[in-house]
Amino acid sequence: MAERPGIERLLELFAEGKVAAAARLITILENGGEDAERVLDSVFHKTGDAYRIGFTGPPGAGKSSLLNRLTGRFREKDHRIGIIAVDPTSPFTGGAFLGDRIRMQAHSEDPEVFVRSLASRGSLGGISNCTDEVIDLMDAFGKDMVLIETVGVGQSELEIAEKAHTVVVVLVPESGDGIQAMKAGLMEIGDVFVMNKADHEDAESAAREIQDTLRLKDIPAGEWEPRVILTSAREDTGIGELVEAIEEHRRYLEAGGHFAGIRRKILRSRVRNALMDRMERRLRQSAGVRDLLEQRMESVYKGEISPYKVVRELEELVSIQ
Ligand SMILES: Nc1nc2c(ncn2[C@@H]2O[C@H](COP(=O)(O)OP(=O)(O)OP(=O)(O)O)[C@@H](O)[C@H]2O)c(=O)[nH]1
Ligand SMILES: [Mg+2]
Repeated sequence: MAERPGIERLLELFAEGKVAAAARLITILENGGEDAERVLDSVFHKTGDAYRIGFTGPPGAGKSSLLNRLTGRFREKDHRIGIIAVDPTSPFTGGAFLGDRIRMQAHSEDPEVFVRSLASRGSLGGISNCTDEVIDLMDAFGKDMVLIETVGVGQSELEIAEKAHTVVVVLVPESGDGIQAMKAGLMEIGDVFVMNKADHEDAESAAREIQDTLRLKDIPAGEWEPRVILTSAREDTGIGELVEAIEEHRRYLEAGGHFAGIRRKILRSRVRNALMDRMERRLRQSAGVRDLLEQRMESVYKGEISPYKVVRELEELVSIQ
């Protein structure tokens, strides 16, 4: 068997625009650890240009179908597209991954469309641990638009708002999605709301409901007012309006000089998360911490010392200055 190229070689091939190398590097990012950090260290200076659009909403709302349609429209405008689908194999839809692949097949021959599915962190879908890193890689690979699909059923997918310039919330008329969306906090994070499956008869009234709910929010003058768009991914209607709404939001961010602020916010939260992860890992791996805990927990169980006393002792032990 031929020897697999090392990271340095993969990075060279990546710089030459080789898709296979990009795919291999993403696998390295998924696996984490030192190799992943090496990859990031070396591509990071090429990031910061991609426009990130997050798509979230309940399972089966038609997010992948819409992404497929949108990709076609964005390609007509010569955008180079990266697509990240956080593996939607959820208890609700079960193994939709294959479905995503089939729906994306329309663009599978297009070298300017790079699709990648990632395993999600929780069993309910949502965001993957390495989503940020994979967005970076696609950005560094020259994709000027990165579309990220997550399933909106829990808290973690609200994180998409911290990763994207524009958040599109996809809902469907059936099964009281509007109410679900409000409960899940999706109403707070959407810049554009899509009522998909507009080929169903209740779509218009469901869209009006969303619009009414948004009106209740006191949006200060001059701030972005979320748009509500009716689409049918199946019948290819409303897609132009959706593109227009996304572009309008982008222009709003540009005109207000919001881009630099968003990038700073994204990077701050990444440094914070990476630091917390690292600290937690170090604490877990530290034999000193483990020993002290084991030794002192007996005293906590007996009520001799409080949990905080143990924490203060641990703090002294690991004091980082
Ligand atoms: N009638 C109708 N069906 C649609 C429309 N858009 C998508 N569908 C169907 O709805 C089903 C789910 O579509 P997907 O695009 O996989 O939905 P999704 O939100 O990506 O689903 P998950 O990733 O599993 O959460 C598929 O059977 C689609 O064919 C639409 O506009 N109208
Ligand atoms: Mg999907």
